[in-house]
Amino acid sequence: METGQADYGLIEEGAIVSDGEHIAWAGPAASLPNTYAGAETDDLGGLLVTPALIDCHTHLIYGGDRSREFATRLKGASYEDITAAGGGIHATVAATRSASDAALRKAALKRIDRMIADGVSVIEIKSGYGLTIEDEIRMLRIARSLEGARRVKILTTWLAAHVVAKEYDGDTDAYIESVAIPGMKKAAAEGLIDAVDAFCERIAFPPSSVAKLFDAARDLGLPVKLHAEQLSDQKGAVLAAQYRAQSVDHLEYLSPDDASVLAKAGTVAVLLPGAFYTLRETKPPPIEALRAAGVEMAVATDCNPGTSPLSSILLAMNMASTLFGLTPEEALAGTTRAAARALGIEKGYGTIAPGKRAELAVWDVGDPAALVFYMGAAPLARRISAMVRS
Ligand code: DI6
Ligand code: FE
Repeated sequence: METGQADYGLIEEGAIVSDGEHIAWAGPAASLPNTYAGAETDDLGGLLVTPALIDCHTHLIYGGDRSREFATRLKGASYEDITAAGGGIHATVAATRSASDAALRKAALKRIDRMIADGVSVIEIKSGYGLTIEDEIRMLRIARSLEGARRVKILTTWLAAHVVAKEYDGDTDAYIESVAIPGMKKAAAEGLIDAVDAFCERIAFPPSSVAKLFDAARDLGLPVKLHAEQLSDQKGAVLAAQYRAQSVDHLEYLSPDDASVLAKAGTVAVLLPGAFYTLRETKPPPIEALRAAGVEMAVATDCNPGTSPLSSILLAMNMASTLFGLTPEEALAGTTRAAARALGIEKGYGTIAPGKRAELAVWDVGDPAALVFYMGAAPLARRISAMVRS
């Protein structure tokens, strides 16, 4: 499926030629060029092949467990109340700071294995549970080290601006200037940052603080993305578009009028239905306005210990359709083509086309829509990955 196509771009009786690392040719088997006639073959038995899936928004490195907080919320406390009272993200920060590297790695690999079982080959991982320069950098180092343990590509995002560390007593600008920006410079110098993110929300950072961080990211040549309009309309997405953000994520409270700004900037809308579901939100993102404006929509798990305890990208796709009204075609594009764009890796990933990496998922389903429709069905037959274990 190439850019702009609304359907799956499905090829019946297809063939894919790869040199083991990149795709050299793809199309109907009947049109296979003669030059490949003698090539070694691998018969996939007529099963459905898609690009390997991409989870473009996760917070999967963390310590501790917040299932008790879920119980508190069910009794009526809001996520914002819990965070403002020093729980929520702060509880995970304390547990993450005190966890060993080995413990964080082990827990993260469990989540990654769950993702691999759903056909995922590329995973974005954010920092954001350290909130000191050293603890944030430690998270990114651990994230990068996971590539050596599994056949997956990891992209790392600097999310020191997740909430204001307790030590800064609510002073957003002081925290941005003392931790988020200098830490970003240090981590960038170590080559640890693929993108810079922030949580733009009443309980986190106002647009003015985010702008300071984004100015500094721009000076370093780093792309930006933003948690925007998850709980309220802060106009974060509009701000991010001014920085030509790769993506704006969540968007439940995005004003439909702001969709065209995203389209103009080429910014991808990342939908995170696992958080919407867990927080029992009732206002879905303005899908129709995003669609009408031509904004590309990605879908991700938001795998995190508070608002989206979800490691199944297939279930995220199911929720994106059931809760937000995405078509199955859009849901699949959301974890392949659009997800690659949300990470700025569309040249190498996200579609089956010459020049792309030979990262594929083979599925035991009769129709691509079955990937989205069935819940917890484990349809993956095989994952084909050229990723090298280092
Ligand atoms: N939005 C989210 O949904 C997560 N972070 C964010 O900025 C929640 C993180 C958490 O509650 O631990
Ligand atoms: Fe998130």
